[in-house]
Amino acid sequence: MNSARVKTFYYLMKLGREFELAAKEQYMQGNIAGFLHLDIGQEACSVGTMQAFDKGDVFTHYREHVLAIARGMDPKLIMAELFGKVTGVSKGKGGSMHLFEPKLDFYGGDAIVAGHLPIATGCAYARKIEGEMAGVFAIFGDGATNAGAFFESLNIAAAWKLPIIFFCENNYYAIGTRIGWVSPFEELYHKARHYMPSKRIDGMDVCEVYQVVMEAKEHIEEGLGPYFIEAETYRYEGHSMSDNGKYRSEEEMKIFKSRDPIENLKKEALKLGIVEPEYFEETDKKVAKEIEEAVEFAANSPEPDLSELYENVYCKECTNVVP
Ligand SMILES: Cc1ncc(C[n+]2csc(CCOP(=O)(O)OP(=O)(O)O)c2C)c(N)n1
Ligand SMILES: [Mg+2]
Repeated sequence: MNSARVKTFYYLMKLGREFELAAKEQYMQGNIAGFLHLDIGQEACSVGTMQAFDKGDVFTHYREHVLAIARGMDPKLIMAELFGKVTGVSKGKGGSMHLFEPKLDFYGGDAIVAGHLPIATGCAYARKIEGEMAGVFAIFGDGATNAGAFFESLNIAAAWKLPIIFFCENNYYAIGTRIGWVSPFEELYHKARHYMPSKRIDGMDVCEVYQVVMEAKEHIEEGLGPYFIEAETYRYEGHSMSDNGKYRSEEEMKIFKSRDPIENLKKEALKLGIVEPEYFEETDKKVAKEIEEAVEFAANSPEPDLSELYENVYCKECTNVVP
């Protein structure tokens, strides 16, 4: 790993973590309503994937704030969306689970578990028939791998050799349900290995995530069909703000926290001497300022006008509909 890349990984993961901590605080103060699913602990997956998969379409489930940041979405517009403000990336109509930005080819998140996988697969089919090089990236949790839509997507993607990467964040829990209670095995890459190349990786290591997604990207761009990655990871917070996560043991939490993606990247970079210590201090300060500005921007933005209720409900000029 070169120094510049490691610096970018650190900056984006730190920005993501601080964004989530600020969102949590704002939620507790009553400034954010509805659901809020935090990504704290899983930043290596969000950042490593988006740094590698830099072209093509992204479809994601609802735990997507850091993924959006890593894709290039402005944290101000995400925070404003969480606040339900008109300046939000989805005009305040989507909230935390629906960050959507066509300019970034970012078509997420989706609140329906596994609901975005058939859509992503269809998009990969469109890309294939249009002869586009860049493919599709679909990210989802361990819980999604028990859904029918998951197997249907894998099946057709493999049968038609579609250019799509399926990336599973196995954090071992679907809300309070441990994956081993509802799946015959906890190593989920077995579910895909008869359909396509399928790998289990360390999802707490941003460099490993980046490298494997680069490999997968080359594979799909060469027209060799889909690729499956299972990344072992862990969320430090509950499933959402209404869950205290007490169904997990302190011991388990301790093990995963010792593998913290941000702290370990920093430690490793300092040990190898590829990043100077001052970089981390300066970056932490820069990130704190950016997050403060994002909260300020969201707080000072106006609420959507009532007339907005009727906007963007139906497509007015559907120019690309097949007659
Ligand atoms: C089809 C469907 N069933 C149930 C739910 C309720 N639900 C919301 S999140 C969730 C857990 C999903 O867990 P996982 O796929 O592991 O993702 P994670 O939250 O761990 O990132 C469930 C069951 C839903 N949103 N959609
Ligand atoms: Mg899960």
